[in-house]
Amino acid sequence: MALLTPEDLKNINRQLQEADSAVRRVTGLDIKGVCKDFYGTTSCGEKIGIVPVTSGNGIIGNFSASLHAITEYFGFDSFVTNMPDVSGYYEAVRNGAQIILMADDNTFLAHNLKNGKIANNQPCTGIIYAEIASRYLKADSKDVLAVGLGKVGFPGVAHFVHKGFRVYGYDADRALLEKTVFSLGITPFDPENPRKFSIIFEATPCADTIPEAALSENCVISTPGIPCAISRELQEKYGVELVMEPLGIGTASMLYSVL
Ligand code: NAI
Ligand code: PYL
Ligand code: MG
Repeated sequence: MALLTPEDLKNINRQLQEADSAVRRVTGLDIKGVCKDFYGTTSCGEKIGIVPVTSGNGIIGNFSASLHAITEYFGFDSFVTNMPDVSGYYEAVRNGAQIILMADDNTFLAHNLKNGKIANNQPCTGIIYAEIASRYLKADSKDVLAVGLGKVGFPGVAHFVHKGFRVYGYDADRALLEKTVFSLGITPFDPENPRKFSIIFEATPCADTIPEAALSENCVISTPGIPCAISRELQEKYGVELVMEPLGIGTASMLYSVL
C-alpha cells in the first residue's frame, strides 16, 4: 500500500473544508450529506477511540491527529489514546470508545464495538469517491473513465457498475485490467485512442495519469489517489471539478458504514 506522509496531512482542516465545497458543487450535498444518504445512517456524536499503531513502518506523523480532527469535523466525540497498539486498544475500550479507528501498513479499520460492524478503508474510499462522482449534477452521460483498478479502484468501479454506469477502465497492470474487464464487464480504455468523459474516477499512487484528450470541459475528477492525477494547469484549462482529499472522505465513509 502507498503510505501517507506527514506532508500529505498538513492543514487537514483546510483540505477537508475545500473538499466539502467541491463535493457540494458536484452533488448538491456535503460529504456528510452524501454519506448519510448513501448508507442510510446518522451519527449521534458516537465516542471514537483512535489507537496509534507502531508495527511495520510505524507511526505516521499527523496521522492520529488528523483522524482526531476529521472525526470532530464530522461531529463525533473522539480521542487519541496515550498508549499505542494493544495497550492503546485496552485504553480506548476502558475509556468508553464505541468505535475504534486503527491502521497498520496494510489495513485501516473502523470497528463499532456496539453493533459489531467493521469497515476497511480501501473499499469504503473507492465506493464513496465513486458515489460522489456518480452524483455529478452536470454529467452529460452515464459513461465513466476509471484509472487504477487496485484495492481502492476496483470496489469503486464495481460500485459504478452496480449503479448502471458504463465504465471504461484502465490500469498499467495489463493482467489486472483483463481480470477486471472479465469480472465486472467493463470496457478497456485505450490511452492511445482516447475520448472525452465528463466523469472520471482515479485511484493510483501516480501523478498525471489522465490523458488530456480524455478531459471534457467542466468534467469531474473524483480521486483518492495520491499524488494528484492531474496538473493544476490542466485543471484550470478545462475547469475541472476536482474532488481529492487524503484521508477524511474515506474515513467518513468508513464511519457512516458502521453506524
Ligand atoms: P493499489 O496498489 O492496490 O492499486 C493502484 C493501482 O494503480 C494498481 O493496480 C496499479 O497497477 C495502478 N497504476 C499505477 N500507476 C498507474 C498509471 N500510471 N496508470 C494506470 N494505473 C496505474 O493501491 P490502492 O490501495 O488501490 O491505493 C491507490 C491510491 O489511493 C494510493 O495512492 C493510496 O495512497 C490512495 N489512497 C487514498 C485514500 C484517501 O482517503 N484519499 C485512502 C486509501 C488509499
Ligand atoms: C489510510 C491511508 C490512505 C493511504 N494510505 C493509507 C496509509 O497510509 N496507511 C498506513 C497507515 C499507518 C498508520 C500508522 C499510525 O500512525 O498509527 N500505523
Ligand atoms: Mg494519483
